[in-house]
Amino acid sequence: MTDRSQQLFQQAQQVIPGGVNSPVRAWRAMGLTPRFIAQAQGAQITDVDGQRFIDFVGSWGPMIVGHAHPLVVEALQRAAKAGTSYGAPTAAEVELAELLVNAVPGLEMVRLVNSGTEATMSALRLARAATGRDRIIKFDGGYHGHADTVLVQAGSGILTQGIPGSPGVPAAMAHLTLSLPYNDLNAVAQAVAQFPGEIAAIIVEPVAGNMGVVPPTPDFLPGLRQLCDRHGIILIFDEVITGFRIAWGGAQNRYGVIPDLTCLGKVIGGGLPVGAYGGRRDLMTQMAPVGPVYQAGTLSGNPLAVAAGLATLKILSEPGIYEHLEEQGRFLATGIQAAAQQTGIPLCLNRVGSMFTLFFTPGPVRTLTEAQASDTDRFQKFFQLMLAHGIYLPPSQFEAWFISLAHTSEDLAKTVAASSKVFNSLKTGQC
Ligand code: KE4
Repeated sequence: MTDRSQQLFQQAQQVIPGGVNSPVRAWRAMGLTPRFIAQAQGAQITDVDGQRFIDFVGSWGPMIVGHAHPLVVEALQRAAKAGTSYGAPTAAEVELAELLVNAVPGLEMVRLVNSGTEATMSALRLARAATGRDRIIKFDGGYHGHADTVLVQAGSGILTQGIPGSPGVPAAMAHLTLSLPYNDLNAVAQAVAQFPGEIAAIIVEPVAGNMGVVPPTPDFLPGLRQLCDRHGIILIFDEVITGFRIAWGGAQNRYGVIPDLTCLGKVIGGGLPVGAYGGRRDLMTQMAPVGPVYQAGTLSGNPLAVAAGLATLKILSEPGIYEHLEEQGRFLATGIQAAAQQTGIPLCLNRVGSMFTLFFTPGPVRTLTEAQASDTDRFQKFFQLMLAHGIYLPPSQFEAWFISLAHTSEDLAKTVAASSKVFNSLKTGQC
């Protein structure tokens, strides 16, 4: 039943583009009306028609401790009673900055902003200022928010200049961005050789999450580090998804490769609008008001967002948390893979910790091209049927499922059982 969602969606589309405040929420690729959500608690999300689902979107990553965690809600209530924004420094911002610097190996200093987009945009501006160079390298399938400089697609040949990834992105801006195949160190080496002394930064999701989950091959991150050291290029890890998701301190802690700058978001805000960028002290001290590189924000370090972030990170700092998330991820992934094997459905499942993606392709999936070989029609049917079984998945083949501390073993077992029924339906074409 979707009466109220359908009514709200009709209403919303009159006043909000596509009826949503972020495009992926429109479920355009899923052929269904997006569910309007009334509330969420733990691992459960409830729509405006009263239907409850086990949630694997988790607000696209932030809700790692579960929705409406009592400690997060209590911290927010306490902060709100003291006022919602001052536009002035607070002790809590220092506490959060110190926590991040102590946890993330590459952070000597950090600045809070309001989104992942602001974090990557600021880090790239700093890298260009620090090097005096204009070109940057990103990777096909990598998403770093919607700033012009990263809304860029690969040119015709992998070494040709980028082309705008959206109308409104100036070609001149796009031309400064090269987009290369993920996990392809040779392509990076060729690009660096083609533009000697011109490349300011390489920005990479150390575990890709925006083409679906694609882990780095063992040589990829160390290879990027070596190339950047050799050519004076700033290595930026976009850890907006992976930061405090796949390890305390993020991918750089898990893989042992330290970037020059790190971008964070999602988990560190506990569901409130927070981003952060930081890194080497000699770089960060170039930011205003200490240095000449400008970046600012009315609500940066907002007391409520900082309170939710601190409460969330304190829960995650407890011993055994990431081992538990790893175990939950392993249980769910092996269960779904076994269910697919029993029905003979070709499936490639990529997982790192508590984030993973099912690709409807035999695989392997190591690049965007290989991810795009997935059967997206089959994914749409899978999404629809899983929703009918009470499982709320990311509405795109090219996103990540997120498990939270609130998912119980019963939730995960129910999800495996649902996937088995759905795979059978897909196999027999009952849908
Ligand atoms: P925001 O500006 O949406 O806070 O963060 C941008 C961003 C930066 N870097 C990475 C690796 C990201 O994944 C994101 C945003 N992620 C998407 C989903 N994969 C957010 C969902 C949406 O756009 O609605």
